[in-house]
Amino acid sequence: MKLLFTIVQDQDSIVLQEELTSHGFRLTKLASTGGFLRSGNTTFLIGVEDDEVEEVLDFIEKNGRQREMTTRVTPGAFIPGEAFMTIPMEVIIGGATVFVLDVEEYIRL
Ligand code: 2BA
Repeated sequence: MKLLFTIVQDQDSIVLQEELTSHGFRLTKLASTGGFLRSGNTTFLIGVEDDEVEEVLDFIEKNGRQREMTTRVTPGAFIPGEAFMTIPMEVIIGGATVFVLDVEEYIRL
């Protein structure tokens, strides 16, 4: 069995959740925050049999869209008189980030 630790953008989470649950997959949805942008995203914990991993990855890929976002970062180097200035930076947020973990034991009581 595998645990798909899946981080998606909030905008994609409702459709993905609906798709997975309607196909019989069990999941847990967590409200999370990206370390870089410090804005909200959604993390799904999806426990699946080994032979279901590809099917779930297909649903994730189909529902996650890459988006470009402008954020503001503080320059690393100190610029006299401009210490508190920030500069714009474009980032492409991926459709999804997925960690596939082996599950040692799955217990439902
Ligand atoms: P955030 O950390 O808020 O990152 C959002 C996007 O900002 C990233 O998209 C990437 O394009 C950019 N980014 C992140 N760290 C960066 C850095 N140090 N320098 C330049 N650009 C940077 P994604 O890579 O698609 O990641 C989307 C979200 O997935 C992340 O939100 C984070 O919550 C999660 N994530 C991605 N990689 C991860 C990892 N290795 N471990 C844990 N969580 C991860």
